[in-house]
Amino acid sequence: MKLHWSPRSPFVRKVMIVLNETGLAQEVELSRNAVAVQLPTPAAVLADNPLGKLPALVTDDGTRLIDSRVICEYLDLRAGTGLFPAEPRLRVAHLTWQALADGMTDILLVWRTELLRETGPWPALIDGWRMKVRATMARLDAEADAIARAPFGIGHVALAAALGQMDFRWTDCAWRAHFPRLAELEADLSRRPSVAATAVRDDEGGDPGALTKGQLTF
Ligand SMILES: N[C@@H](CCC(=O)N[C@@H](CS)C(=O)NCC(=O)O)C(=O)O
Repeated sequence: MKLHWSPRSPFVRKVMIVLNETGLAQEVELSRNAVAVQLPTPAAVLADNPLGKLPALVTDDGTRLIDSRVICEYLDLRAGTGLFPAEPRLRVAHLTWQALADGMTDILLVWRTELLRETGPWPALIDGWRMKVRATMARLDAEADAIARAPFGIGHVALAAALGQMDFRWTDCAWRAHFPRLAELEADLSRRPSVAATAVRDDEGGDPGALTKGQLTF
């Protein structure tokens, strides 16, 4: 299998966590790509994902899978690891935690991009994103005990990726001081080998948190 990959991508990280959980990591060849919503998409990525996003996975029979949710579910089904549980209530809980975490990751990515706009960011967008990230973090903190009690699954994978993105690009937001239950949950999650082995990192140097300084407070 070939995975269009970047060490900086939180959505790729979800797939990397699942590859580690399923024991399928050895079967994947990583293809390094740099994508950004405001830049032309590399042809190799566009050929496998017309939306121009990472991750995208090409299976050994040439099937092209896009979106971390689809790819993670495919890998889980293939390995029978139960990260997408069959039991309806637990499944819906995990899918909801994934939706919250992925939605927040989406906001963190576009927010950072908006800060690059030459004429300056649109204030109403920033205000809206800040309000939504705060509300999502409060909801996740309120549900942290339930998330901690649930068997490890896709909700935990997505949450680890979202909070990892915050630590990577929003270095001064001090979220742990405001959301202590979530902080405790994250500390547990980060000790899991699949999570510890896949932390996002920048392979191009610089200060990954420079652009977002002072943007996100709780
Ligand atoms: N819903 C998608 C989101 C993927 C996504 O936004 N990936 C980012 C990289 S972390 C990307 O490719 N951004 C470039 C773009 O949006 O054009 C998923 O879960 O895979």
